[in-house]
Amino acid sequence: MQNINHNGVHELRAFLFVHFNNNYLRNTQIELAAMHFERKHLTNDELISIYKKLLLPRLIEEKMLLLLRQGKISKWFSGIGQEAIAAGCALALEPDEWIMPLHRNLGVFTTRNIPLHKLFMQWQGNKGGFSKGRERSFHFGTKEFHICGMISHLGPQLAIADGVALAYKLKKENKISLAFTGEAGTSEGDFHEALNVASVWDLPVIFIVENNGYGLSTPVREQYRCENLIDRAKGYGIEGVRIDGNNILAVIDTIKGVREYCIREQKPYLVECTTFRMRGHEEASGTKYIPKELFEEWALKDPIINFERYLCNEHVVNEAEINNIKEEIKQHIESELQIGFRAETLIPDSEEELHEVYAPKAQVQSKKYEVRIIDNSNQPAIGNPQLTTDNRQLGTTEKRFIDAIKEGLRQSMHQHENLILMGQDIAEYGGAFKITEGFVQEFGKSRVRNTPLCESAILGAALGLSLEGFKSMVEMQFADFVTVGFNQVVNNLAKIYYRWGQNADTVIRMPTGAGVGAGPFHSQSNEAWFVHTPGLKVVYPSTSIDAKGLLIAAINDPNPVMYFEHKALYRSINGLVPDEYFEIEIGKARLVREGSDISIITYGSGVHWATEYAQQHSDISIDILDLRTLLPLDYDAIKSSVSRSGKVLLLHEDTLTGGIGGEISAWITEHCFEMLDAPVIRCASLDTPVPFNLELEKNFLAKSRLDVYVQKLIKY
Ligand SMILES: Cc1ncc(C[n+]2csc(CCOP(=O)(O)OP(=O)(O)O)c2C)c(N)n1
Repeated sequence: MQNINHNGVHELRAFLFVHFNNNYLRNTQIELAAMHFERKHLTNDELISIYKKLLLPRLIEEKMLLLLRQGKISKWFSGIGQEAIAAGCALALEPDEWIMPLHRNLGVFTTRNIPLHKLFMQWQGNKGGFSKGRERSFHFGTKEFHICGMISHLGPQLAIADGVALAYKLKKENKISLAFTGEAGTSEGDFHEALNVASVWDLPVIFIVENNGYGLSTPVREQYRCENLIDRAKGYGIEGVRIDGNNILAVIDTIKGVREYCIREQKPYLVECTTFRMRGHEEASGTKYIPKELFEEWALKDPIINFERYLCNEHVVNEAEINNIKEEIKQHIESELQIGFRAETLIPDSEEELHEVYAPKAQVQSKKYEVRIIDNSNQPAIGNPQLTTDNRQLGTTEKRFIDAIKEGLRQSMHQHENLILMGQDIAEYGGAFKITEGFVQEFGKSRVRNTPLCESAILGAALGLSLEGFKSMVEMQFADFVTVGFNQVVNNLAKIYYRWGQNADTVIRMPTGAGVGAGPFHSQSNEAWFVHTPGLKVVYPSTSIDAKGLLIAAINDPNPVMYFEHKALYRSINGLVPDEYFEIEIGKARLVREGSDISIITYGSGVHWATEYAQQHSDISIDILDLRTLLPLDYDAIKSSVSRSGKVLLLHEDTLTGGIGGEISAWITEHCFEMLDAPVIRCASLDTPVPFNLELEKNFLAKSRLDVYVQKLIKY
C-alpha cells in the first residue's frame, strides 16, 4: 500500500540516566532515542494542534489518578503511554464516523471534544454524565460524538463496527468504522468472527490492535503464538500493517491511508499498534509481574515526550511554549472539574429507572401500509378464529403458522426499507425452514443476507446497524444456537438503552421447541433465559394470526425482541389471518376460552395441549389464557383468569426448574392469594435435556403429565 507510513518499532539506543523507580513519570532526565517522525505536509499549527490532542488525555489522567487516590472517582484503567493510538485514530477519522473504543482509549473521547465536565460527571457516577450514573469508567457511548460504549467483555465491540460499516456500505456513504481491541482481546472468538464477517461482506472497517504487552498479568507469549498479530490478517483474506503505536504521526498517517484504502476498496484492514502498558491493568492491581527493564525501555518511547522533543528540534515550539500549553490545558481541566464537582447528588428514582430500560415506541412512519392494531385478546383464534366485529371486514386467508410468519416478515420488508435480514442460509436457500424463500428475488441480496456461521458477530452487527438507524431481523437457524451469541443479546442489545440511551432495533427469530425427535440441541425451550434479562422483550405466538401480528409488532418495536416460533406448529396448525398489515400488541395475553373450574395459563405449544385437553374433557370448565408475550407479562389478564376459577395450572414446554411458571406462580401467590382455592401448580417438562428417542421425548414433554396435574388440581 502506498500512502501508509510503515514505520516499524524503532531500535532504541538510548540510555536511562536516573535510577528507575517503576514510575517513569517521575523521571525527568531520560535520554530519548530518536523516534522518527515524518511531518510530511503538516504545518506548524497542525503539529501543535496534534500535540495538544495527544497531551490532553495524559494531563486528565494525571489529575484523575490523584482524584482516584482521594476516593473521588471509581476504578481507573490507565492509557498512559498509549495515548498516540487513541488520539491518532480519532484524528485520522471524520468526526461522524463511529469509533468503538475500549477501556484505555480516553484519547478517543477527548479528541472528539467531549465536554470535560460531562466526562468528569460520568466518572463520578453523577446524573449529568453520559449514563446518568448507570455505568462506570469508559463503559458509555454517545450518539452525538459517534462513540459506541464498550461492555466489559471487550471483543463484542468489534462486530458492532461491522454493523456500522455495513450501514455505511448500504447507504453508499464514503465512511469507515473503527474498533479497538487489546492483544489479549484477539484471543476472543469475537475477534475472529468480526474480522471474518468484515472480510466476507467486504466491509470498510479498521480493526486496531493495541498490543501493549500484557492482558492483565498475561504476557503475549501466553496469549498467542503467531509472530505478529497482523499475520492473522492473511488468514481472513485481508490486509494488515504493524506500526509504532507510540508515534503519533505514524498513527495518524497510517490510519488516514488505511481509511482511504477501506473506502476505495470497500474492505476491512487490520492495524497492529505496538505500545506498552505503563501502569497496572487497573490502578489497584499493581505491576509486580512485569520486569522493571520493560518499563525502563518503554519509558524512552513515551509518545508525548518524544513528540515534544521532535517539535522542539523542529523549532515548531520551544520549551516555554510547551509549558504554556500544558498550563492552559491544566487550567481548562481544573475549571471543568469544578463544574463536575458542582453536580447535584443523585437521588434514585425507581420509576425513572424502570421507565428507561426500554426505548419508547415511535410512531411507525407509514411507508406503504397503515398500521392496524388488532385486538383479539378476548377471542379464541384456534382452528377457526373469530375476529372482532371491527376486524371482520378485513380480507382474511386461511394460513399455516409458518406462512403467517413469512407474510408478516415480507410485509415488514415492504414497510421498512431500512429493514435488513441476516441469518445462515436465509438467502437463495430460503432458510432452514424456508421462511425467507423467494425474499432474495424480491428484496435483493443486500437486504437478505446469508451470514457466515457466527451468531455472535451477526448479533453484534445488528446492533451496529441500529447505531446508523437500520432495523434488522436475525434468524437463528435453531433457537438452541443463540448460546454462541448469548453475550451480545443479554449484555449488549438488552442493556444498551438503559446504559446510554442507544436503542437496539433488532428482532431475533428463534425456531424453538421439541416434539420432532430432534434431540438435545435442536429442541430446547430457552425463553426463560431471556425473560430474566431486563431490556429484552420476549414474544411467543401460538396461532397464525398472532404469529403475523406479533412479528410485525416486534419489528416495529425499537427494542430488541426475542420472537419464539415453535417449529412443531409451523406446518401443523393454521387459522384465518388478515391479509393486510396489522399488529398484535406486545404485552397482551389472549383469553382462549373462559371457564370456572380451573385456569390453565400457558403459551406456545401449551396452548394447543390445553385446548385439546379441554375439548376432550367437556365436563371440566377450563379457562385457558395464552400469554403470547412473556416479557412483559400481562398481569391483568393473569389476575382475571385466576379470579374466574381460583385454581391455577401453569403449563409450559420448558423444563420445570427456573421456567417462567415459577415466576408467575410467585406473582399469583403474592397478588391473588385471596382468590386461590388451591396451591398454584406447575406442569412442565422434565428437568433433563431434551431426549432424541420419540418415546423418551414424549415422556419428557409436559403434555404427558397434563392430565395428572389437572386431576390433582381439580381434587383440591
Ligand atoms: C470476556 C472477558 N473475560 C475477562 C475479562 C477480564 N479482563 C478485563 S481486561 C482484561 C485484559 C485485556 O487485555 P487486552 O485485551 O490486551 O487489553 P489491555 O487491558 O491490555 O488494554 C481481562 C482479562 C473481561 N473483561 N472480559
